[in-house]
Amino acid sequence: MNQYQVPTAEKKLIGSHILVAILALALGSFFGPLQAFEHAGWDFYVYLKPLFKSYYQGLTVHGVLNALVWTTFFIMGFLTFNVVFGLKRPLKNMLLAKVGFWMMVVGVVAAAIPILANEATVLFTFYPPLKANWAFYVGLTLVVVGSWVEGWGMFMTYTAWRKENKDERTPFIAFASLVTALLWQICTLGVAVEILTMLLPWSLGLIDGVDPLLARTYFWFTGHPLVYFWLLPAYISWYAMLPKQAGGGKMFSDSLARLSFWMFLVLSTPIGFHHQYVDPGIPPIWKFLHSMLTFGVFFPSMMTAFTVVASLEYGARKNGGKGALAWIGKLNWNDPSVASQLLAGILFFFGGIGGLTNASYNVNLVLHNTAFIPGHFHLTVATAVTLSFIGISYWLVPYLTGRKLWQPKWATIQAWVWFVGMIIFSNSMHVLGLLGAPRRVPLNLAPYVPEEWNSRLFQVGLGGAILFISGTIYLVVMYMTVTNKQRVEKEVEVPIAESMQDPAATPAWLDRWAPWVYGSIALIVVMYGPMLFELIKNISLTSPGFRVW
Ligand code: HAS
Ligand code: CU
Repeated sequence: MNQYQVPTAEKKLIGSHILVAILALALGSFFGPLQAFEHAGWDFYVYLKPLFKSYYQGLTVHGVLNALVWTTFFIMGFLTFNVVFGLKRPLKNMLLAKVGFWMMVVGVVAAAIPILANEATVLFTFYPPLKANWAFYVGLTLVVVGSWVEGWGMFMTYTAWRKENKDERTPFIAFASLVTALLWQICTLGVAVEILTMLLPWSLGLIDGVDPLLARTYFWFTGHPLVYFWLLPAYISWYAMLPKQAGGGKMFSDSLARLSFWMFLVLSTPIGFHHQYVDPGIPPIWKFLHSMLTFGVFFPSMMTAFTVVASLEYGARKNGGKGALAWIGKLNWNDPSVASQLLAGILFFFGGIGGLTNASYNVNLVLHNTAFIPGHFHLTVATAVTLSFIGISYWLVPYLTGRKLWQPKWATIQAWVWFVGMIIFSNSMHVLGLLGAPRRVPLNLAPYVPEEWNSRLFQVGLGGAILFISGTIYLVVMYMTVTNKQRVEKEVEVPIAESMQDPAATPAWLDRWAPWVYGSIALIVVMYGPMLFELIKNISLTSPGFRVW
């Protein structure tokens, strides 16, 4: 095998990201089942009372560690890997990458302290007027700025490569990772402005009040594209790695894959109002425009579904797969990395349908703030993304450490257990939402729970228990792998699926940055500019902080 060798320093850096990510997942996931058990009437929080004061404190730990820390660290590690391996060159500036990484680590610690001290029980959306301790906001800022710094390092590496390779198409995994890193740089401006101009000075007592509507608008400027920042690394793996792993598949269309990443860059940010359909103070026309663009961002995912399934099918048919669907059996289901990602993809079809349902203004009025929404995002971020990252780690961790994956059979079982647990959990959450059960409420204590919810609430607990088992198996497999005495015999092959179409045949406009970057900035200015201008002009820093926990 003659593949590019990622230098040891880069391997260490990437591995450190994955380590922090998995530690965050371990602690954060512990609280997931606790919320689910609470819904089913088994309140374990009482036993944790000395440590955790409330359901909401646990929910904050769960949301922040799983949705923000696990994802961001895994993603920055994986994107760095893709840039280095894809461009076949070390990072241009290792010091910058290390500075970024350590800023993120310090940020997580700074945010964790007030959360654990019950001084920042504000959930992962930290909506004001809920007011956290200032260290929480400083911590989040450091995580974001650290990830920017790492992104700059990736762009510098790309620029150095481009100088030496003027007319070549950027290798796909590097290209797609750079687009993802750029999307992140643009969209995080929202929370950066929110925290630095309002929440931080307010928590430090420099200003008395805050403007909740403006803060929510800034938040969702970042909050929606955040979900694509989570998703796109999984897409990189589905497009460019999974077809190869699943059995000799090839990437169906290099051009289509690149086009979908550009569409995500352009369309991800200017649609945040679909989280604010019920917010007063934003005129319906803006909600309408953002909903239309939300239907627009549905397309690159549909393109992805088509391209990835076609790529998988190509390999499966070459291996003797037949029939309309029977070829699926020919995919390499015994490989835990493949099984995890295929199962993640299957559930994402349903997550996607739920997304479209949420995006429809009139239906959203029924679903908003109900259990339907956590049902939706456990199919998306907690399965499409998380189970795919788990799948990636099944080859990436052996690659980075040189240690054999411990008991691949158990890793495969882990993926199936997650799949089953999530179907039970998320289906019951969706149905509960339709029946009117609110999200973010300890339903066990609610006095209004009707009889008809009970069987579903039980299923939430059951799903949570199964997911807990799956999470535990994952942690055991990872721990046993990194401490495994058995080393890999030869270097682990990085799975890269060739493209059916010669990448050189991809039109040059799909590898040119300027039009797409200017286009996305222009669309953001048109879609957010007037409303932000209005809100800032009429800013009303009148709301005091609340501590309701
Ligand atoms: Fe969403 C709320 C709309 C996708 C996450 N979303 C949320 C929240 C989160 C979240 C965390 O319009 C809650 C935030 C909060 O706390 O309040 N969402 C959408 C739409 C999409 C969508 C239109 N969401 C995601 C993804 C997420 C995510 C991805 C995380 C990663 N979402 C909404 C709306 C709300 C919302 C409203 C606000 C609700 C409210 O009222 O609060 C779309 O982008 C989805 C497109 C997806 C598809 C599916 C394509 C299928 C593929 C599978 C390929 C198959 C394979 C397997 C690989 C079109 C690509 C093949 C296997 C074989 C065996 C062959
Ligand atoms: Cu959204």
